[in-house]
Amino acid sequence: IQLSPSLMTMDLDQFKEEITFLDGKVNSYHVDIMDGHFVPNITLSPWFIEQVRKVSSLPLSAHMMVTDAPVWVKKLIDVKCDYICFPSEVANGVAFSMIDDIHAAGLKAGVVLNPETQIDIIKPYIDVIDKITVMTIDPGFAGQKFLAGTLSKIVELRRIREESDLSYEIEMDGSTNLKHWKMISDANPDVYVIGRSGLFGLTDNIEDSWSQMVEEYEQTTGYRFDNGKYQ
Ligand code: S6P
Ligand code: MG
Repeated sequence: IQLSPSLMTMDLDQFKEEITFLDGKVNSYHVDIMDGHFVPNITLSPWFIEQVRKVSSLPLSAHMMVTDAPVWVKKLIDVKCDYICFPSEVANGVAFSMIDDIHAAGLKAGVVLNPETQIDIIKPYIDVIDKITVMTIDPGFAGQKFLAGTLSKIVELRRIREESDLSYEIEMDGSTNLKHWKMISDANPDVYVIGRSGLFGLTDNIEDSWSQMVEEYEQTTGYRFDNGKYQ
């Protein structure tokens, strides 16, 4: 499995320690960008991506929760964010041009499905997208209710990928923790976004939180965890 810690849920007073520790263990970082309109919250920004760059060379993935996606796509291209993921719900009429702009900059284009959004909405461009994120909670805040009904979209995206010989990555985002590891791993996404409930909030230091997360993962799924990979 690939893990992508959600940096809006990290402890900012331990910014450098946490990133340095996680760098050797995870596959990418997830950066939530909200505009206060698409969701009633404001979080990280392209500026934050530049700060993470100073301490890590892992791929960074921006999860945009914004109404004016093309504006933010441009800003994220400027900071060379590796994965630029736009909300499918506001992409009608601009999806193809955003994907083209992202690809022209040599970066990867992702699209996000909110819990109520069906896969059909992204079908017109599913063959040119690099990553699809399935939200397993409502977007906007950490610590929200897990919506198990969204997991069937992960299974369906895997089926479509195989059937149509496509290569997009499948990611899930929201409440990846003790209570849901098993369900999520049964749905089998490629990338697990992990936040406060499953990692950063477990103890007051990242080493102990990591050990606890690994233990919880192994106990609930029955798989062995070796730095993010099945053994
Ligand atoms: C929510 C955001 C997510 C969260 C993360 C929180 O709007 O897109 O990326 O940061 O999923 O996880 P948790 O387990 O703390 O609720
Ligand atoms: Mg997110």
